[in-house]
Amino acid sequence: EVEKISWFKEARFGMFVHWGLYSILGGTYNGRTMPDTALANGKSWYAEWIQQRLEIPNNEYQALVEKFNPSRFNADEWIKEAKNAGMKYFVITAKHHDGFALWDSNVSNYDIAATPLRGRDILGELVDACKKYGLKYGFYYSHWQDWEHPNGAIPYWKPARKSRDFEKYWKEKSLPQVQELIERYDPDLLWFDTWDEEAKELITPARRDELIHLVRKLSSKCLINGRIAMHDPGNEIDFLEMMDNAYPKQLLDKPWQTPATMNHTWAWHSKDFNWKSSGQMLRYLVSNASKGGNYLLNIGPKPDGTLPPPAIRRLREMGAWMLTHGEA
Ligand code: JFZ
Repeated sequence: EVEKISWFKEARFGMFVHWGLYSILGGTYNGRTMPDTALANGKSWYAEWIQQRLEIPNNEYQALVEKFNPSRFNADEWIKEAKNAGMKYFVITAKHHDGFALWDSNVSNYDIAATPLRGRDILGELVDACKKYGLKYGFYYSHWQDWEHPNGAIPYWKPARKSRDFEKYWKEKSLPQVQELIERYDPDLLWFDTWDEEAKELITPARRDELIHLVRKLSSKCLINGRIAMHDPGNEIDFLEMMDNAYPKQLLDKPWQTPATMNHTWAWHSKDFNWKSSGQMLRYLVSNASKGGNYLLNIGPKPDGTLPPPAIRRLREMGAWMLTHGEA
């Protein structure tokens, strides 16, 4: 019997995608542009954080649903680029911290069905393309932070919402949406995300296990990453998730991966020109591979649905190297 983790241990290279309402803004709102540094003053300045960092009121940010209209989105083209780069799996933000679902969710109206794309099943199209090209696929799901649901967690520099009932969010949105993702798309992995002090309080071992057991009940193949509870992942997770752009120097005792950016930001930022060279990124890939780890390299597609040209160029350069050195 093949272990469910075996494909992951051999995969080495995957594509990560951050795409959602924040992509429409590309790092700028009302003439204000976010810094193009990943972390400044200990805070995330990533483009997908624009709602919080520029303090955009919920009603203004949520109005972006009317503008999410990626007319040039073509799932086949994205996944073909990943395949040609030598990537073996694909992970996309099904829901990031802003709370917006990139699929038609039954438990929330803050989703793709509220956009001009209603009727299109973006995640389904991507899943079909992954199957066509033989890539494994999974979803980033923000199980802890949710800036739309009145009871979801919000960033650490803000006081907790008054009389927040996290359990309500957990039962009403977080768990049901994870269930939907598994039942509709049968993912090979789920990418959960926690990191700070507040996560310790909210993602208790009991909630962590509740979520893990839900995934296990619904799927016999779906892998779970260590950031489901970075402070205390327990023994049931399938692989470790390094910090963003962090490359371990030693061997680790579980399968692992590094989530990495090509420039500073994850989501599209029109003024972030800090592109790493393909050579640099190949060195990270090889370094991780030599220690049994994977390299999950991120792209932030543009609001029209296309991949940024500097990202495409790097994927193709890396793919050219992979053609001759990628496989034994
Ligand atoms: C998280 C997200 O907030 C971010 O938007 C992106 O999705 C990334 C892959 O994951 O970013 C982090 C994770 C960990 C820390 C900071 C930002 N940390 O430990 O300080």
